[in-house]
Amino acid sequence: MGLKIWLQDRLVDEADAKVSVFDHGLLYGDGVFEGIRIYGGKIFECKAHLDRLYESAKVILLRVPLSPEQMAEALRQTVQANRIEDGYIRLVVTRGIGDLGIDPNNCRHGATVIIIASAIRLYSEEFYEKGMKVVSVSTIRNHPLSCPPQVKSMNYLNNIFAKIEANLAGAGEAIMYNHLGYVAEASGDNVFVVKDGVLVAPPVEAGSLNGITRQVVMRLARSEGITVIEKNLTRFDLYVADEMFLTGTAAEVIGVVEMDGRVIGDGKPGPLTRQLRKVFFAYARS
Ligand code: PXG
Repeated sequence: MGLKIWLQDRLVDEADAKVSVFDHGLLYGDGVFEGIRIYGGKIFECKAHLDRLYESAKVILLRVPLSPEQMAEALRQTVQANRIEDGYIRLVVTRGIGDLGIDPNNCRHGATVIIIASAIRLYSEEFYEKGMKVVSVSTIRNHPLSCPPQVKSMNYLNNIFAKIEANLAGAGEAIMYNHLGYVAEASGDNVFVVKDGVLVAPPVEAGSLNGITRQVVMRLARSEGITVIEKNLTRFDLYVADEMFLTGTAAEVIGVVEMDGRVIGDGKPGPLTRQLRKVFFAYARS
């Protein structure tokens, strides 16, 4: 038996969960989405994810047909219908069905809403123990005057370009810079470094998605008594960091131990990285 998928205004069988070939999400990548974790049957940081979704939709002038309350209820029903204890939700809102022209005004039927709740493929414990290798890539993060990086849009080709560069280099993630040369983020994760005991993250304005995991990690770090600052970082700052880690819905908190051939710290996930991973793990599952 397949999954139950939320499509538009109700749950349908996976086999019936189909969208039109004229949907502008497919034709133009015109839409927004969220990736949300489910821990112990509960939706992680539901409000923060919905706030981000509705902000992304507002920026692209997309009217979401459900209110945030209705959307939260749809998420809960989809999780329950599939009896997911620990898993992942993909929430997608596209511009809907239009014609073969780019103009969103021709999508007269309104947005398409899709919610998929399913199992999540996790990294192995060994990967977290050993840490990840990353590389700087030549693909820059979206310019602030293009589709803003804070919009979690269905247009991920720029990030996919970066991911391909990382794959070709045999690295786990791509470090992306902005048009000014400052560190923005990884292709699907936010970046943090530790220098002299201080936790440092590039500001969102440097060109990153305002990651929910990032926000939670900063909050948890402060409550652990760790000083957290946001400032622009250069490639130099990453090379000479005492520790580096990435945060994201899928990876949670994962240490980086090598970047562009430079060993970070002592080549193992550092003490603050391990502490924050532990604290995040406990918080998410509490
Ligand atoms: N930056 C970008 C560009 C992202 O796409 C993050 C940062 C981290 O944000 P959150 O809110 O997740 O802490 C993301 C999120 C996947 C996958 O399957 C990727 C994301 C989320 C969920 C799944 O690779 N990226």
